[in-house]
Amino acid sequence: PVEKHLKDYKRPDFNVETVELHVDICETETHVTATLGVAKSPEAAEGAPFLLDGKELELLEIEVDGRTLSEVDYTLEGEVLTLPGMPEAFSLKTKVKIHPETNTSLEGLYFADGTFLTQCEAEGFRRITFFPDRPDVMSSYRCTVVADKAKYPVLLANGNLVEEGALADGRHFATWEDPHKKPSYLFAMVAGDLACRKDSFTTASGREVALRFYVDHQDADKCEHAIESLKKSMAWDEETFGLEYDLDIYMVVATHSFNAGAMENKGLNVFNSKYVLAKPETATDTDFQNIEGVIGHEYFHNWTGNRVTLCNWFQLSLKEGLTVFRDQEFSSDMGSRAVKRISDVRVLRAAQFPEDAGPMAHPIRPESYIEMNNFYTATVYNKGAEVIRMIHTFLGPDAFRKGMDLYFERHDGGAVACEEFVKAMEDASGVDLTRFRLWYSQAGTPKVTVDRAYDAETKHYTLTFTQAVPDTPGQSNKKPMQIPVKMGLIGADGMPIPLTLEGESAQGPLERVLSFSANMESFTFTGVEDEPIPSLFRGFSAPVTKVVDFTEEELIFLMGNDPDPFNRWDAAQQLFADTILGMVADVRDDKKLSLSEPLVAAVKKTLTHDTLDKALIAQALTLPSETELGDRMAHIDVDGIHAAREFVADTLAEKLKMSWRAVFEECADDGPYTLDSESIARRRLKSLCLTYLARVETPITTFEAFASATNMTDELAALTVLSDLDAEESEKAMGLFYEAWKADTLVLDKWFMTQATSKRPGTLERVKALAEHPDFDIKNPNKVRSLIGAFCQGNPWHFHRKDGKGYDLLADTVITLNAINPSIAARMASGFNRWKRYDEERQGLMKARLERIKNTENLASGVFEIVSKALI
Ligand code: B3K
Ligand code: ZN
Repeated sequence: PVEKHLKDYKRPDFNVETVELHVDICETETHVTATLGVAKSPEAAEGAPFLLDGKELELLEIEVDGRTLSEVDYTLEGEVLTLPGMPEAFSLKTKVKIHPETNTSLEGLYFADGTFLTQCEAEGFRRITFFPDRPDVMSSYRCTVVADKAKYPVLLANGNLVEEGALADGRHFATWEDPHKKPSYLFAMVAGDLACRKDSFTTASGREVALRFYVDHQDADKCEHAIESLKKSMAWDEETFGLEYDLDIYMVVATHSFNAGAMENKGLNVFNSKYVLAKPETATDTDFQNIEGVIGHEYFHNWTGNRVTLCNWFQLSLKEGLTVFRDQEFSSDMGSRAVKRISDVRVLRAAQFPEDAGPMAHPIRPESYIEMNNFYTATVYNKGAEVIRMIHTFLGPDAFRKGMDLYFERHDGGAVACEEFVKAMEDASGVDLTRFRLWYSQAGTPKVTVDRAYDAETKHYTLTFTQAVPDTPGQSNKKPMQIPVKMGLIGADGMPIPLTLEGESAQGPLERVLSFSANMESFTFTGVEDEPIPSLFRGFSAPVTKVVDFTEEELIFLMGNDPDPFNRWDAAQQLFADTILGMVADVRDDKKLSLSEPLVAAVKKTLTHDTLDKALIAQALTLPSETELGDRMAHIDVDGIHAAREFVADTLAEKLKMSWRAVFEECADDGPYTLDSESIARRRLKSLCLTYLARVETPITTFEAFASATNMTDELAALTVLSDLDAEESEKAMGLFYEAWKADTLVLDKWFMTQATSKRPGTLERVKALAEHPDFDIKNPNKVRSLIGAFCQGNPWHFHRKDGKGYDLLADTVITLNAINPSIAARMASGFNRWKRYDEERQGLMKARLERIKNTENLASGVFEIVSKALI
């Protein structure tokens, strides 16, 4: 496999102005005829050939300007078709045969669950026809789809429907035309038998946009929330960024067989059904929120990604980081900002920090890749969004908006790089972002250590920041980054202290953003009457790990007094992490463990607080996961972490039994299910209480909570708690749940996942048995993720079993999937990425599995990239 490098990037020699596609779908093969209007670029070198990509295509015909080419006129080697000696402008016609009906990669054109559909990002279009399949080639598309009318009554492609009609032999056709130029990765088409839910949206300028949701007939009653979310997204983008939709129709197609979450194809989004379908009986509060977020995300791409696209794939974060930032802001405005921030930071810490510390660490703008699909990562997406957020923090909302306006003014209709975005932000605001640009090129999570010094005589308080950016593969000796530190100082009375920096004459504000951009830098505040407690990195103002020598007492103080809700949560998390990790050595030495009284009292105070948002209480009192705790240790002690965390949870359950019960009762509500923030918060806190109560009450009470649930949020919460219990109620609930929901594939995913993440003994054996269950399907990515993915990523204690059988399950799955769906296989293979962080015995076991995968015949390039980088 070859590695592609950013430094080798060149603009294309040939542009394809127009694409006319004719896709003739039959049961056992599909014929694609493509007519491309091509023009040589004025900058093209003399004699440069026209290069087209093609993968698994059988070339049947090829013509230039109506003349059939003979085999001496072109070469077809590997996945590249080379046409030398082409004129300045010409028309190229190719006809190929493809096999969507046997395409299990779910890329290009594929057939799944009775429907033909496409996924072209990043490099799937080359599986449909020969094309310069790169994002900087933008064309106008006209696409005709032909298929059997009875089996596939719905025929869709991007843009507007311009013609349709019946053909001989019960077949029919539809021709779609997209007036907007686009890169090939945004092409989409669909042929299937689907229900259509219709709605409409009137834009700010008064245009009516038809909204169409295509789903399986049996799911037609589960689109309401997605449709409402789309309308909210459209209104929000108009209000927040002045951006209106640009076509007269917006279509969403839901499929159960999808590699990713969703895809922003111009005017024709294709969605993983889990991000469309919901009703209270089948979807949890989190599902509803995720749907709103993903619907928003794909919609926002219409401007950030589609109208302004990428010049090459190294710039992926230009559209993804920015669009994640936009969807996060949207969700924050629709619900609770603090709760949203906490869950986003949880994702970052659980997925991106480990990635940044592992063998696949890369900057948000990677410098090289073997398989582009491997770079749809938490780094590009979530850290990318943090980088945009830091620009927003430095510039402030008004200048940021001006920067967005300037970005669109300059680049609408273009294919650009991350640099163009930063430049627009700089030019619109006058803020120099020279040093800030390092966030695009340096990988690794900076570690910021903070020292505190108070001088009671001069009333000066000094914070000294030191940063270290760790070495990552291919990068060492990094430069210091520019880091925004949003902060405040809190007095012993819990009141904020004015922040007047040395040299300032006027009294400063109560909160400010420090710009820290050296290896070491001190900030001295004057007029500080008594030693304060600092509240640092409020709202998680930078994607760094902070090291502050807070005592338990100080963390408890922050947990109860910090005016920043995010930092209250973070103090609680730090307190739990310190406590649990502090016990790990004692577990190893078989010492008796004990939990500090002040900590228990602080938990009680937070739990029974009568004005705090219940969702924040629930977040604060959720212990950090075993994975997150492991990530805080240089050498991960799987068993020690598990035992210490269980001890803390059991002790809190026991000592605060009455409070958990009282709050649980208080949160109970028999009214109808509603999706407002307050009701969601109440259900969250109730579920949290249940997790603690199950540790001290009989399984029958948890079972009762399960049996009496009237919505999926409560039902799944109880089932999850039951799944950890080694009790007959656990089996009984699993059986009942299956019987109730066996016809609903998305709910079954929850059933698989709950069992895969169970702490009960014998979980691995049950997971293996479930992989043979008739409702499990290795070809369906949602099933693979729910069962195998959840077990390997979300159940560290069982996955890292000392006999290596958890590792065998993962290696076997990767090898099986390699031949079915390489992109999911590669995703799964990254489950071994942190192998060097474990004890020697486990390292040896994991290394052997990685080698076994690497030696597999016909290893896909994506899987090769993951395992070979892990083995370095
Ligand atoms: N752009 C798509 C992701 C495509 C994944 C390709 N392997 C979804 C999104 O980020 O909106
Ligand atoms: Zn995206």
